[in-house]
Amino acid sequence: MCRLTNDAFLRKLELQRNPMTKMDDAQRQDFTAQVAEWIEAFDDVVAEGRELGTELLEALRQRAHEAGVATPAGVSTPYKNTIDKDDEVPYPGDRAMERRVESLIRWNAMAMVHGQNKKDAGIGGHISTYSSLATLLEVGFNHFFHAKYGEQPGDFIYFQGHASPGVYARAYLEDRLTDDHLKNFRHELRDTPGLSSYPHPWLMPDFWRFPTVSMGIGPLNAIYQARFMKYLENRGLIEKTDRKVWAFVGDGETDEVDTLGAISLGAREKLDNLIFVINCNLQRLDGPVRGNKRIIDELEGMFRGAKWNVIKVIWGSDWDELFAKDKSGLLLKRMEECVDGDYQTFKAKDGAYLREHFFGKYPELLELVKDKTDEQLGMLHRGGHDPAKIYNAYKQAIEFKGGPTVILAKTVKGYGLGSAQARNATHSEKKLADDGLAAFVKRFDIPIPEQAAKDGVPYRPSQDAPEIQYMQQRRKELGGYMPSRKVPAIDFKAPGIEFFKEWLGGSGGRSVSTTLGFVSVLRALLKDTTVGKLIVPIVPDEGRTFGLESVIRQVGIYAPEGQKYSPHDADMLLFYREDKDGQILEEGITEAGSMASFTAAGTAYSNYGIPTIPFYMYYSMFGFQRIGDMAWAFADSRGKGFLMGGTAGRTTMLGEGLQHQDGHSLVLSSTIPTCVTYDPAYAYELAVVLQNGIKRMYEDMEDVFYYVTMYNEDYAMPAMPEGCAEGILKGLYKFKAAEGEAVAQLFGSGPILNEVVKAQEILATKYGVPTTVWSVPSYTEVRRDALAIERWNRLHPAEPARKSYLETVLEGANGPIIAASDYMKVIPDGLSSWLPGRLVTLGTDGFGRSDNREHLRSHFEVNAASIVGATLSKLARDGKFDGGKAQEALSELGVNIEAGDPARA
Ligand SMILES: Cc1ncc(C[n+]2csc(CCOP(=O)(O)OP(=O)(O)O)c2C)c(N)n1
Ligand SMILES: [Mg+2]
Repeated sequence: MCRLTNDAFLRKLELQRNPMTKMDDAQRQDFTAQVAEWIEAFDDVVAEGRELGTELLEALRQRAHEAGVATPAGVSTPYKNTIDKDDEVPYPGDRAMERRVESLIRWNAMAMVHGQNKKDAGIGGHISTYSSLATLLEVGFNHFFHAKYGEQPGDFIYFQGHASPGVYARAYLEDRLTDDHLKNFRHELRDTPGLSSYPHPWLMPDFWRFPTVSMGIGPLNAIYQARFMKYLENRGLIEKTDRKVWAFVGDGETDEVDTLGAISLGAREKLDNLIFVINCNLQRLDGPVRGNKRIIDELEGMFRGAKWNVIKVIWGSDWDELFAKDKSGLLLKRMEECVDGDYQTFKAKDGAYLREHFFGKYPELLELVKDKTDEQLGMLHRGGHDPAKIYNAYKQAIEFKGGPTVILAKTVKGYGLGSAQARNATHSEKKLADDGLAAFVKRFDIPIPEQAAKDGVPYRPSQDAPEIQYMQQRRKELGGYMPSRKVPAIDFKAPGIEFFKEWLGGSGGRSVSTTLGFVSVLRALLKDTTVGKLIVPIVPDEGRTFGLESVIRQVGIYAPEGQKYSPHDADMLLFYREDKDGQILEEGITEAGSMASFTAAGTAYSNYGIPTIPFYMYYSMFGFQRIGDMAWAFADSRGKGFLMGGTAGRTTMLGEGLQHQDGHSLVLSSTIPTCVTYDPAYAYELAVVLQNGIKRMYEDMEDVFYYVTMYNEDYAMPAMPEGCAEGILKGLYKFKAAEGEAVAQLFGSGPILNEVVKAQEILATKYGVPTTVWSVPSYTEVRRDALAIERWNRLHPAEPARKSYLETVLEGANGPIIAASDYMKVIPDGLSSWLPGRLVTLGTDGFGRSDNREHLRSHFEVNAASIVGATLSKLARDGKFDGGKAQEALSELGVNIEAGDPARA
């Protein structure tokens, strides 16, 4: 243990003394003597045991509180390793073997990126993130990362996305990837197997589990993954194990609000299965993360404040001896004088520079290193490159109980890359100059000819080489290779359509909303003896908005500590119930956190072998546009489940105005390839969609997920017309035929379908224009089908053309098509290429307003009057109706032709 002498310590205190304390010199001397006695007494206690020291301090702190003495919050500690040298256990591995393996991985990672950029300039890739992370990962791979726990899958690891070359290089040495893989790094569209740039389960479903490369997504998902793991344990769905969630995070990445925004959940829910390792290489892409400060101090403060167990791994073992020798306290003082910009410079320059500019400030420090050569000084390690320090940190992290741990590991970006080390441009370094490569091979002792080194040729010793045997043995003992993703066989039978009978029959004239319809389906599903336990309702504090009170009572809100208070409504039927095995994830106001829970639950089928079915209900406006990137990563993860966009529709969500009224989430959902979107008008449509969705995702194991809108307008739900189930799923079906031959077709969806039905009535009775009404629960699905058929036709010009569903179903349906919805016009417009000259679209382009539905629908021109007007107008343009009469009709209907365009208003 390095400890200052009592005198040196007192001198340090003297420097920091509080200027507000008024004392004359004699009083000061007395007081100093008193402090010296206290310190001596304290030292005696610590000598008996450091825990006793902690206890004594805590007692003093409490006493100070009682006496009204201010005590500093103290969230950061000196700039040195948290784990004292004396508390370290010896390294259990074969250091020489591990060093050898690590060198080979370093080489192959670099060779892969370098070689590829030589072949295909500009293809990209990163070498410096992994070079800083290598030892942090290797200690994990050799000693900590379990691939399984008994029958259960093992630890979950969120890798820094830009370190993927190193992860591939390890799998290559393990003989899991071939030379062809490496040759095809970032060449995914060739004949032989390719390697994706970053962790993408969509592209490499047997390898990667968690997409991380969009900064902030990995750490956020990791927190909620650890939480979901405890949720499954507490609900008895999986057995309790020692499994951990490890998240490797960049220090620059911590600037993302997503990275740190949810850390308080970790401590609140005592997630001792969660370990963050922050790779503090002090750099991001452009330059230093905190040039004028120290990122480690800042992060320590944040995590300590959030009550995480913080372990700093700043200095390597070679500094221990210097700290032990330094009784003046100047070494630590000097370190605390330097900012990260300095530390970056020290590593970008050499040992002589360090001697002059770091140690040189104080003669005592120069003296301290007088026996070391410049080269030795240049090689002094940072903690994150020292296996012994890392091992001890990881060991304490996995043994720590009662909360999450963060390891702040100081590293060097571009470690070992010679002139590319710790420079501002290091992040974007793709290749080294030929000389740099030759030097690298020499430094890391890679036995390949110079030319092969310059060409970046991978090198893999045979599988019986001792170092390879060693690494294989280590993985064998830890249960197998990682990363690896295997989807366990799932035995699941979806409820049949008969289960949903109640919702297919209509509401018997009662006015209800599709949201209410959904909640009653959810309640029924939760009660079902087979699927019930698998349902995971998720809400970001909008449960009441959607009428979930009864569900809260029925299955309870998950609260790992139970309900420690008696809720004020305890005597009511629907009281606010929290429970240790509660089923609802009530996340509070965090859509990003809720999406992370949705991701954990939506991928549990592959990660835990438990096909949980998440229903994430939220304000549709605060969905894709708020957490779009998380939704994209969810799809990449092959996530399943239902996103239920409540309070949907720009004119149906009344009163709330511009920031709340969603008329575009359907556009955003359509951008995600695996997202199946529905915009149901009636409860039976919703029921058919939910039944089919559960079946497709969990029985047929399709890697898709659903976005379904839910509205809050009450109206009578009709019974399902005979034979329309297939049409609902395909996205378009005839809802109400014309009396007589229709001269126009009316498309409607969501609650606007009711306006369309009204318009049909007015057109027929007032203007003698018969029309047919079609319900369009999914323009997105209709369009995707039409696009696929069109592509087939384009690629097979010699064969008879195929017909899309749209063309088939509209056969014989003549005249213009007027499409109205509560969403932007671009949604129906997606069908226009197959309906040449026929389609007129009404939609809710533009900012919302606070008003009631009647005024909103009139403003956005999606009410019955506007639909009638649009139909007559189009018929007039087509020469099928008198233009003057159409104009007259518009004013009769109350359509204000002088109003400003709502799309720009
Ligand atoms: C959301 C997002 N924004 C920007 C980027 C581009 N980007 C990739 S790596 C990087 C710097 C990463 O720095 P750091 O987190 O410190 O990781 P390091 O490479 O230093 O280990 C940036 C800005 C990204 N991947 N994701
Ligand atoms: Mg960094």
